[in-house]
Amino acid sequence: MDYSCYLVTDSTMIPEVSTFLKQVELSVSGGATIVQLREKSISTLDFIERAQQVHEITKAKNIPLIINDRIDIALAINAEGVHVGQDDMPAKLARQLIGPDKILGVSCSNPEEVDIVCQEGVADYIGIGTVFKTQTKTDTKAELGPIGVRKMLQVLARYDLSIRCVAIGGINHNNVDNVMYQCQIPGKKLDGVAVVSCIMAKEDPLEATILLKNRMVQAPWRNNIVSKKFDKAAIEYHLSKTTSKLSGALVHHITNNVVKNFSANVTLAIGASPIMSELAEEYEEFASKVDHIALVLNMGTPTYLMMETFIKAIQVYNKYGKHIIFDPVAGGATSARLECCKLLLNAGQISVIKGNVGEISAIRKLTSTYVSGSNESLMRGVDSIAEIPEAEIIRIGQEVSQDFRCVVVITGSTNYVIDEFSNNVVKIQGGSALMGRITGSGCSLGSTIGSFVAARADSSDDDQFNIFEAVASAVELYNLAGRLASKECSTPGTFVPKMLDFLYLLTK
Ligand code: 3NM
Repeated sequence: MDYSCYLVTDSTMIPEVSTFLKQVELSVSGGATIVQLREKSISTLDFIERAQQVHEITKAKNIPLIINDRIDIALAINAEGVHVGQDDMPAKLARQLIGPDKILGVSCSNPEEVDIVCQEGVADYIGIGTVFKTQTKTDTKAELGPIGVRKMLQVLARYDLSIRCVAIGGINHNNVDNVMYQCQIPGKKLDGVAVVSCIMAKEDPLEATILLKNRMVQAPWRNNIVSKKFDKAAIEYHLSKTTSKLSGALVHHITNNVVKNFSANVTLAIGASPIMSELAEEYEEFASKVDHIALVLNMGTPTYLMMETFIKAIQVYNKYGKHIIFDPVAGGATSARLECCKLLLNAGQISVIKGNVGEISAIRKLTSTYVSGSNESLMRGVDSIAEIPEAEIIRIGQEVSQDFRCVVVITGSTNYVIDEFSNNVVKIQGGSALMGRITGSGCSLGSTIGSFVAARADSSDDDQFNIFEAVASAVELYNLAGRLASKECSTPGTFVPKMLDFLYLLTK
C-alpha cells in the first residue's frame, strides 16, 4: 500500500473549465496513490453513482478507493476501504461491518485518539489533522503544526504496530517538503500526505499532483545539515577557513529593539554585513538573490506584527534553502512567549536554535518526548536562573536538536553546541561575566553564528559545508573575544568597545 500521495475529493471546488471526474482522473494519471471519495451533501443514489465512476478510474490504475464515512456505500460498490472520523461509526464496529480485508482509516486530532486507535488495533492507517489552517474544512480542531504531529507519532511509535499514517490539513506544494521533513521522530515518520484543495481546485490537477510528489522529496540543501563527526582540530580549521569568507556574508536580522545597534556592530566587526529589515516585501529578493545569506530571528520585544513578519521570513528563507538561526529570547518567561516560539517553530524549518539554559528548557517543552511537570520555572525576565547539572543540560539540548532537527547552542559560563544528527556535543569555554552586564551579548552571538553559517553555506565550496562546525567555530570566536576583552578591563562600559575590537582583530 502506497499512502504517499493521498487525494481526498471535494466536489465543491472544481474549476469551471473542468468536471469532478476529470479532476480525479487527471490526478490519478499524475500519480495519486490512493483516493478517498468524500461527499458531505449528496443523496445516497448520487453517492453510489459517483463512487462507481471513481472506482472505474482507480481500478484502471490499480490504486485503492476509500469511501469517507459511508460504510454502506463502500460495501455496495465493493470499494477497497473506508475512512471514519471521530464522530462517525466507531472503528471497531466499522471493522466488523467491512470484514478483515478492507482498508480502514481513522481520523485523529490528538495523542489520546491515536492511543485509542492503537489499543483497538483495527485500523490500517490514521489521518493526522488538522496540520495547518485550511479553508476546505472549517469545523476542524486546533491546528497541530509539525510539533503536534510529532507528539502523535510518538504514540504510534510506542506501539509495535504496523499502523500507517498520513497528515492532512493545509498541505500544499509550498509546505509539503517541510511537512515530510519536520513530521518525523526516531523510528516513525509520515507515510504520506492527504490533500484536497491543492489538487481538486487546480486547473491542471495532473501537473499539481506531479509537482506535489516531486516536492515531497526532501529539499537537497537539507542534506548538508547532517554533518560529520566533530573533532577539536576542526574548530581551528573552520575558524581560519571561515574568517577569510566573512566579507561575503550577509546576515538579515529581524531582531529586538534593545540590541539592533550592537548586533549590527558585531556583524561589521567580524567583517560580515548586517541588514536589519522588517519589510516583508523585500525578503524574497534577499533570499533568492544573495548566495551567502542567513536569517537571524530574535524574539525579544515581540509584537503581533513581528510574529507575522517572522513567519513570512521563515517561509521565504525555507523556500530558497537559506539557513535560519532562531533566538527564543525569554522563551520560558511567560506562556504567551512559549506560544510565540511554537508558532514560529511550526512555521518552517530552523537550522540553529540558540539560547541560555532557561530558553532551551522552554523549547524542550514543545518536544514530542517532553513530560510536563519538570523544571517549570526557569526564567526570570530574560535571564536564565536555571541551575541544572551538565548531563541534564546536554540531554535537554539533545532532545531539542532531535525533535527540531537542528543544531542547538546553549549559552552560559560554558557553552554547549549540540547536534543529534551527527551525534556531536562540544563544550566551549564561556566569555566573561561582563557579558551578562551589557545588552545584546547573547543576541550578537546569534549574529556571529549567522555570519559564519552564511559565509560557509555554499554548495560550490570544495569542502562540504558543515553547519555544526560553522556554528561551533562562531561560538568559539565570540567567547574568545569576550575572554580577551575582559583581560583588559573590569567594567561593562569599557568592555563593549574592547569586545568589538577583539572580534575585529581575531577575524582580521
Ligand atoms: N480533514 P486541504 S482537514 C478533509 O483535520 C479534511 O481531519 C481534515 O483540505 C482533518 O488539503 C481536511 O484543502 C481538509 O487543506 C483538508
